[in-house]
Amino acid sequence: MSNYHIKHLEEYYQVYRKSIREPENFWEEVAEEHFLWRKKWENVLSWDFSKPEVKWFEGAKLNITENCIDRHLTTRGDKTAILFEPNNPNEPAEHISYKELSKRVNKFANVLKDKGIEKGDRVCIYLPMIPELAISVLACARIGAIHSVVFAGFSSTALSTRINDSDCKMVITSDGSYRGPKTIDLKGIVDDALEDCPGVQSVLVAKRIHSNISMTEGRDVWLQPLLDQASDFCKAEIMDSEDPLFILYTSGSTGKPKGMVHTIGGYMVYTAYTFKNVFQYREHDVYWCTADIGWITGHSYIVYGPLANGATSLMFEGVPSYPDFGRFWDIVEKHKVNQFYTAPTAIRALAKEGVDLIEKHNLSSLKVLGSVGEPINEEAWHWYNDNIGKKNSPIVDTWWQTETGGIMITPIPFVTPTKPTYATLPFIGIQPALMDEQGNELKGNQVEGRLCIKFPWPSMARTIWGNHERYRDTYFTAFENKYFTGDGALRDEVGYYRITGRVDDVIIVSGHNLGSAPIEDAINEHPAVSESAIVGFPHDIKGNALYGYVILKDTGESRDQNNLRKEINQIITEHIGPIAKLDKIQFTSGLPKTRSGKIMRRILRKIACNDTSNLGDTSTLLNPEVVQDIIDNAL
Ligand code: 6R9
Repeated sequence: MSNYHIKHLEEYYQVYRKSIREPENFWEEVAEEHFLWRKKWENVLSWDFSKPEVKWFEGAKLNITENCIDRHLTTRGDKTAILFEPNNPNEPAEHISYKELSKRVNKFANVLKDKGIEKGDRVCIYLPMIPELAISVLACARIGAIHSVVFAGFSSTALSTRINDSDCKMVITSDGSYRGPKTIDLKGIVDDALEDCPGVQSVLVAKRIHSNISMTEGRDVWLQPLLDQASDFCKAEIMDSEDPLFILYTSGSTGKPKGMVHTIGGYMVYTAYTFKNVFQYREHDVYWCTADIGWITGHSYIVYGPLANGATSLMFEGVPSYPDFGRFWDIVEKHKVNQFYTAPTAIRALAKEGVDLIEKHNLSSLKVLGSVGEPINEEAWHWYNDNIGKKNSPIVDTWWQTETGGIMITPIPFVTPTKPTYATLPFIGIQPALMDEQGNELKGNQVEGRLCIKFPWPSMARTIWGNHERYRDTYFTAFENKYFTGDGALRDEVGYYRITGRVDDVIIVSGHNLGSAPIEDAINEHPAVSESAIVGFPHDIKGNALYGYVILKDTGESRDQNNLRKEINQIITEHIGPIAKLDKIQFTSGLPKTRSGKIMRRILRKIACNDTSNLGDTSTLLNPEVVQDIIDNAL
């Protein structure tokens, strides 16, 4: 992309106003100026939120890997595209240049083709944070296959659900992964998952930990020998702007995970444009986002956004605590990181360790700090600002979602004055609205309501894989003609936004979205459990932790409660993954329910937060007596 950045607040307002007044002209200019299209669009935008249907750059043809790789080869061929920092600090970092990335992606794309993967096929990627993860994502995009990356911390059941939901033909994995001092048997998890996935025809296995794993004849193959033989040129498949690029699953408040579908043209334009402006990336900068590529933050701001700008994107395999809690700062110093993008949960965990480990390191390369995933509390904001940014590096508190594809509300560093806990102003082209519960838009400042978006933006998800109705019901029916985010927010006296948190039953634990329903479903699988309800409660490091209320079946026998707690967490680990384990489990005789049978989570939430002074109206409950009992036995 050209070197143009927004430079001051007045200019932001100017550009913002233009983007709102003439959105089509605005995005057309961005798309024309900065990208490589094989054929221009016939129409910039068509949309109808009632269907809902949104199309950007309709009729245009392109391949996103030509934008992320090929077009940089003449000007930046030797520049590092991906800087890989391994789990073990003594293993050398790998600098993968754009030229080398091109070869590796092309080879990988040829391997996929040889294995029978065609345009439109779904490929599940279940890999740790090693270069093959980014490379396999790009290889899919090269040939027009739709990638579905599943975070490699998910369990085999969670993996098989996702593989089956989108009928993946292939799984790409590794023999295992490193996680701090531990290794994880990823291939074993894949083997378990595939017992329930008849549609998977082949498994490509990357070697990482050199463990002894079993390979299923006719299905599993080692990746490296295939890559060695493959040609390093694979013609880029020419795709439609509105063809799907990937599916990424996110938790809903009910039911199975939602496979959000993102399409190519709009996603590319928006992630690239936001990356450039939100991080103020300059040509020789080293940019580091600590997310996993298994989440949307990694898709948009480790892979696609940075590479579309010809940036150097650092990819870290390990964890912040290994070999000690100074690892992040060690990496910043070692690679002279200029932009550092992480999550509040990581900031809180590191803040707890004190400043000694920071002071050992030279962090003077840092220019911009980012935060994403959940609201950042004031204390963490100041700690980050004082100790990491030394009050010199603006913090961009970026609010967005898997569904939005790219950053939506954020300061622009050196342009927007920051304010702790505020995501501040909408990004260019984004039209937020705060709504009251009756569906009226709250105009003016100093208002608080539900956060919606009134007008399409290029990187919005287009549907839920296989369930367009659910897409409409979840996002477009709560408020007429608006996209509903599921978050609450307030707008202060100058128009800055502060996100107050989820207003639905999604709970964000250490930055991971967890739906209450799937966790309850898992708990209810335990033979001794008759019913359960989970809510979030504040936790110093994780932001929220999970509190479960569990009703046991009356079997007449007495059972050891601590054993039961362990077994319940074990079931959750098997069904979802360790991230969804409960911190507290209270056994109870009943749950507060409305007359229509709905659990009143509002009350359970207050009890979990130890805030029982004002429980609100409990008169509509079917069983009000149960509330006191739960309070008396609260943990
Ligand atoms: C990018 C990402 C989305 C939910 C979102 C909101 C919360 C994300 C935030 C934030 C306050 C921020 N969230 N960023 N809340 N301030 N800067 O995290 O996507 O995993 O889909 O989560 O995360 O509640 O609705 P995803």
